[in-house]
Parts: sequence; C-alpha cells; structure tokens
Amino acid sequence: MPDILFHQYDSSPFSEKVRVCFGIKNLAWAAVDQPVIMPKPELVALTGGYRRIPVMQIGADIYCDSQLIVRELERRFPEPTFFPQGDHGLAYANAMWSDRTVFQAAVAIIFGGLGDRVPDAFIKDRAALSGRPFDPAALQAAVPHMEEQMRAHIGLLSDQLADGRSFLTGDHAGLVDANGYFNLWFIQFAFPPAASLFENVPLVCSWMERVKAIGHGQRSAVSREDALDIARTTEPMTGAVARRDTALEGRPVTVAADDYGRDAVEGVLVGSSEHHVSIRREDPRAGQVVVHFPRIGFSVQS
Ligand SMILES: N[C@@H](CCC(=O)N[C@@H](CS)C(=O)NCC(=O)O)C(=O)O
Repeated sequence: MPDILFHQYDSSPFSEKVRVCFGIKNLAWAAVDQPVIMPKPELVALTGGYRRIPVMQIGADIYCDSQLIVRELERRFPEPTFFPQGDHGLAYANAMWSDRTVFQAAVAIIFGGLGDRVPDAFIKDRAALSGRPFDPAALQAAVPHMEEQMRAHIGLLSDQLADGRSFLTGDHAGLVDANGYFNLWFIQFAFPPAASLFENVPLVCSWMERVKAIGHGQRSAVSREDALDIARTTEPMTGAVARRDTALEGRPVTVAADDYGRDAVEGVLVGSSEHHVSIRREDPRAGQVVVHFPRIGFSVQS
C-alpha cells in the first residue's frame, strides 16, 4: 500500500490540483474517498474538525490544505521538482490567485449555471461551510460578470503561453501548471455548457491537453476505516518549533482557516515555521496524530 493516503472526491477541484501534482512527480498514492457534504466522521476524526477537501495523510501525519500538501510533497519527493525554473516563492504565491480569485469565479459560473439543478442538501451544506447563504439565484445573476473575470484569467494563461512554450514556465510542468489548470478542469467537468469560455484560446486548450496527459501518477484506493487504522497504529513525526513560537511549544492552541470552513482544530503546538504550524491531538478512533496547516490563510490562537 502506498504511504500517501489522499482524502478526496473525484469532482473536487482542489483535489485535481494535487492529483496533477502526483502526476508531475509520478507518485503512488491511495485515494480515500470522502463524502461531498457533511457529515465526514472519519475525516474529522483525523483532522480534529477541519472538513475541507483535500487532506493528505502519511501515517499519523495529517496535512490540511492543498498549499501545504504540495509543500510537503516537494519536501519528501524533491525530484522532479514542482519548480522547474526555480521561482519557488512566486509559484507558491500564485496559489492565492488560483485558489481564491479564480476559484470563486469558477464556483459562480458552475453553480450559477446549474441554477435550480443544485441539490438542496448541497446548498445547505455549502451555506454552513461559508457562513453565508449559498444562493444559486444570486450566483446566476453574477454569471455574466464572472464569465468576464474568467475570460481575463484565461487570457493571462494564454499570454504566458504565447511564445509557444509547452507549460507555463517552459518545457516542464510545475506547480503553476497545476494551479492554472484545476479551475478550468472544474468548469469543464462540472458545467460543460461553459465551453464557450475556451473558444479563441487555442494555446490554453492545447496546454490543458498536455496537463491532462501528465496523468495522476499511480492511483489505488484505501477505505476510510483502513486509513483510520493506519493513523492509529503509526507514530506521528516530531518537528522543530520556530524560535518565535517557543513560548507556545507544548501548549494548547487552536488553528482555523480564515476564509471558509473555519472550524477551529484544537491541539498542542509541536512544530512550526513561517510556512506551517503542527499540532498534536488525540482521537478515540485515530489515536495520536499530528495535524499540519499552512500559515497563509490560517490563524493560530492560544
Ligand atoms: N484552501 C483549500 C480549499 C479547499 C476547498 O475549498 N475544498 C473544497 C472542495 S474542492 C471543499 O472543501 N468543499 C467543501 C467540502 O468538500 O466539504 C485548499 O487549498 O485545500
């Protein structure tokens, strides 16, 4: 069984970002399929309450948010790199463009387009996730504006490819390709009628074909129960604590996303850097686990 257990569902765009990353490194991984809406009892047993998808599990180490998943993949499996031209900082920063601005436009186009075909249970779940009404009628009203936004974002990709390069930074695919790709994949997957967005951008379409051809590495599957067993029977890693956090070391803290899905996770701070924070927690089903979060987009409270 592969070490990488990936809590995901097939229609999840942020999962697709990481699946492309698995492909770039040709990694072996096992999908642990999670429900699209709450409840997700096995997932929250591992994370302590974080419900978003995807989550990566390696033994009893639980990595939340695609930003940190990608960073951990690069740390553990440096070759081939996600940064074929260097530029690590810019490539990680580029996730704030794809994960927030472009994603929100994609959500409006897809769910506004689907309108009353969006199931009630999904609407209620996503309203609870965001803390705001999830209103397909309002999204529908926003579609013309969001399509203009999306055309402009797609135009940026087209500009980047204008010199005939194969991938966004040159001959080899990297993180920025996965970032640029996953929202467009989401639109094509979830709402094919929006295909007109891809008219007149042949360079983007052929680049998407090349990214798709990278594949997802070597995929297998593991059940949610087996993933919990693996966590329970494995020791989590221990890490270093950043100097400025020494006063917090071994003390209880909570960590929560600052945008949506803000459920706070409680644990004892056992690791940190300017890019991540790690907390240890005990769970009746998952045993002792360490849950890792990125710094960007998350707040830590003591
Ligand atoms: N910043 C997060 C965003 C994750 C996210 O929004 N995921 C969506 C699915 S693609 C989600 O969790 N939706 C609610 C759910 O699945 O319960 C990341 O990069 O992982």
